[in-house]
Amino acid sequence: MNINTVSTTAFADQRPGTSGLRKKVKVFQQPHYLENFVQSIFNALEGFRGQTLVVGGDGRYYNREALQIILKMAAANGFGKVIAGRGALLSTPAASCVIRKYKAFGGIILSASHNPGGPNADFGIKYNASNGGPAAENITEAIYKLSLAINEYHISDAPDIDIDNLGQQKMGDMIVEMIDPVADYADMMEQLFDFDAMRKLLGSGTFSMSFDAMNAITGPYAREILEKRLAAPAGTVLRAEPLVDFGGAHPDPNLAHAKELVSLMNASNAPDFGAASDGDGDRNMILGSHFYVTPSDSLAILAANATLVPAYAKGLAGVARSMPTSQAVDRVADVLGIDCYETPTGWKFFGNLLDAGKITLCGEESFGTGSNHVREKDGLWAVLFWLNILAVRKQSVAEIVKDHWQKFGRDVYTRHDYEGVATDGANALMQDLRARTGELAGQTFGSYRVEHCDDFSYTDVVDNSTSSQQGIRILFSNGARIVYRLSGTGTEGATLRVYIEQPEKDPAKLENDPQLLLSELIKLSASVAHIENYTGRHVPDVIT
Ligand code: VG1
Ligand code: CO
Repeated sequence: MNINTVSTTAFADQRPGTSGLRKKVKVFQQPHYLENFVQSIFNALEGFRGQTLVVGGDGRYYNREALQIILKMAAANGFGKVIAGRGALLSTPAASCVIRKYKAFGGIILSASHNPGGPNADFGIKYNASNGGPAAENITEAIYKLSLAINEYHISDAPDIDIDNLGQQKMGDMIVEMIDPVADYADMMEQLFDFDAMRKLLGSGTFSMSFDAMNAITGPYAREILEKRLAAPAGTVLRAEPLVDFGGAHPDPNLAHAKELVSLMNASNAPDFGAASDGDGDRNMILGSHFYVTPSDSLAILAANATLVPAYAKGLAGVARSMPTSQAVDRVADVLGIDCYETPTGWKFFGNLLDAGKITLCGEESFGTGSNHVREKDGLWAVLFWLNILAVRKQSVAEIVKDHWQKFGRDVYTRHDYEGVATDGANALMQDLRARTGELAGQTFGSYRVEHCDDFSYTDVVDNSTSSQQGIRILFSNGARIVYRLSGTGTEGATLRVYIEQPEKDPAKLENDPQLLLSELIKLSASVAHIENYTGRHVPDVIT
């Protein structure tokens, strides 16, 4: 094997976003594009010689080609071993599990998560550290800076490796081990949850569930765990084959993109429990028969019921939520007498809190929930958590949620997304809001008085690092909030996300439609930010 040092020129657009670098496949296929970014990752790291790197992805188009390139670059850069999922597959939470279990130096995850896949759609890549979690901001910024100045990369001239069979091979001095992408993860789930109780529920004949894998990575995981280890009937897992283009669908588990599952759950003979996961397996949507669980509520309910699950039976050290996530979990933390942290959007901000043992559970409004078992959000884990609760409480999903609202009150919540808007307009809208935070404070709009308005800034309690400009918050005196931020995961134009929330304690109103309960606030969210002026949009594209 020879190591070639290849001259290259830098690309100006390799700054990682909320979760890694995401671009169109065609961008990644340009000569040197992927190589430059991978070399920049390696250049940002120290001390990996002879160490292990984990690589895997969500099965989307270009995963397999990218794995071959990364193997050759890892060998040329001096890694001792690469552990990769067979077929280049590893869900994001499974990659995190494998990095931790085998004490790897770090890992590279090939995924654009919930973004569409295929030759004309999106690809992505991100680096995870030895704790199994997404690299912290100082590392992603270092990678970006190095990518701006890169002029060469190192790559072996070894032939492609067989990535479809298990076992060890050699590439020069480096060992390549192809592992079963599912086994380690499934074993871990069996340790966390009460599989006996869950098996009983699924086999009771009076309970049924459907899991929509959306033609993405969780298919094989869900089949192994739900249909094999938990003995759910064959066919419980829908769209179970991972496809390189996700069957042309948008692998985002929400009411807009998981339409078939949603109509199944609203049919007259609906299953008792429905769930879906995204492209890379870290998101989850939870449904009951004729009932949708808002992700922010789901996090709060998992926290309130955690002691029913073996892994969390001793209670929670603390909880955390991303800033735009509703305050429902804060109320649970209050009652439990534990700390609740508010972090910027993106899983990387939970890492330090989890590593330091300050929190056990955390989540985001964007269908992401997780715990200290790995350092990524984990879609199937959340589904199993719910299944464990259902098995113990023997109530329906709707009963559990309504009971929760009665006890803690409800944080009525909605997110309105304006997708693919012109970047200039979106930036101008945010700048305008930012400039007005001072003057908005104290103003009254109808029945709402602004108590506080700012651009969210976060200081990590563990390492004191600060992240600013994380979203405009308008906090009202009645506890309601409107939050504005721009997406950091898109690959086309800008996406404006508007998060709208209001506490509701009136028992008569608790079960009303959020769009109705929030109607005044929704109007206000559009007018205060002049959304139509800046984006030309009258209505959002996706409402969750
Ligand atoms: C979105 C979500 C955020 C999530 C991120 C990655 O980011 O809002 O909560 O952590 O996606 O999730 P943004 O910047 O587009 O709002 V995934 O499942 O796409 O890795
Ligand atoms: Co994802």
